[in-house]
Amino acid sequence: MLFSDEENTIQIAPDAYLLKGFLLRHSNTLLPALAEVIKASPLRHMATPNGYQMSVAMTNSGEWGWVTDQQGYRYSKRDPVTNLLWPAMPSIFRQLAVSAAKTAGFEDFEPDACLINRYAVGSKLSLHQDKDEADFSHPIVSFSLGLPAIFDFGGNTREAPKIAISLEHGDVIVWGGRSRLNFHGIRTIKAGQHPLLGPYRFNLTFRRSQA
Ligand code: MD3
Ligand code: FE
Repeated sequence: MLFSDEENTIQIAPDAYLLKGFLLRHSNTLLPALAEVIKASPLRHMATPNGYQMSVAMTNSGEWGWVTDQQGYRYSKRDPVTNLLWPAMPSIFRQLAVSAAKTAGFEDFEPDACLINRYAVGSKLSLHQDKDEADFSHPIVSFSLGLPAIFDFGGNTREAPKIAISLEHGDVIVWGGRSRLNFHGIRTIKAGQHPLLGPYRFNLTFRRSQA
């Protein structure tokens, strides 16, 4: 069978899988749902605990949303900009994230948070670990849309060697188990125009934030 999900699943590290082009058939349903979320809870540049403004603009959908400000990093039920609950996770988001997790061998992933990152040309995300979730046994599923990016995937320490992975529109990565706490980052986005998303890259990360 041409382009089956299994054939396009590439193991990139222990318990980490790249699902090349997994979302390509779904832009027509994903992008309107993304636009609805952003209308309800607008993208914003949050402040880090050290007082810097992030170059990546963010919002969330789902029961919990990741936020950062002078108080630190955490998950919150409310959007601090609107003071409302975050918009519900669109069912097309949830279905595709759960299906991607299953394809990578994670059978019972139930995300309660979807962080939306928007990278303009020149934005980057410095090397970090994702440690704000209650239980690291749950995987993280990430969707890449729009402009391409180079993803740096490191090890268990900041100094460990890194591999560079190209992420393009439609790609999904599922990270779990032995790769769940690895350092990672996104290099500065290069100038370009995506036919559907213009001069932007969007990344959606699906997580289980609460145990
Ligand atoms: C590897 N986002 O939101 S997604 C983030 O493309 C984040 O916007 C990047 O890192 C982005 O925290 C990368 C891929 C990703 C997400 C979580 C991981 C890779 C990961 C957790 C552990 C190891
Ligand atoms: Fe991360």
